[in-house]
Amino acid sequence: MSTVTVGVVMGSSSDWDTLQQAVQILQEFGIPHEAKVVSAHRMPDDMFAYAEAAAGRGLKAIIAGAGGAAHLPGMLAAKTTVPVLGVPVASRHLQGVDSLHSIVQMPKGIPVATFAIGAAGAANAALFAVAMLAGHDAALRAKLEAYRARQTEAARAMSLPPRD
Ligand code: RP5
Repeated sequence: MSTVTVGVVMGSSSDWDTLQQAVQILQEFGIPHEAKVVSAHRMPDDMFAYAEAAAGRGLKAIIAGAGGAAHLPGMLAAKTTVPVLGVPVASRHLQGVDSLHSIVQMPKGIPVATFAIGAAGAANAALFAVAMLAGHDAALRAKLEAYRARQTEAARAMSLPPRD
């Protein structure tokens, strides 16, 4: 059994639609990972235990997604030096602007790398984790470069509808 390298945690199962975008990327790149609900306000003791154990378990990054008053990424970061990548989940009333502000506005001293609201942010958080890991893994770097090259080719192949 391989050691989990990246943890993906979220405040609720309702965040899964968004955070599964991160998990898909980690799967695609063959990164050993786990995904679980760790709610900051409903499971504070579990949240602290997760953060406190992270480095010892060998986690190299934690992708944390939450919506609304999204304190999960910041509170995890407060309890571990493992890099925390925060994903703002789109909320019902404020469309995730509340989540974004909650995650991005960390006071000086405890950083959380913050990504875009929603699916793009979740996917990019995973790609960022891949890039971090690729710094020590030439095969992974080659995979990431191939992934980028495919996007380049797809963009070059784009065409626009004919105009009069
Ligand atoms: C946050 O509250 C979660 O991250 C989720 O985005 C939001 C709503 O949670 P549920 O009411 O759907 O469980 O803690």
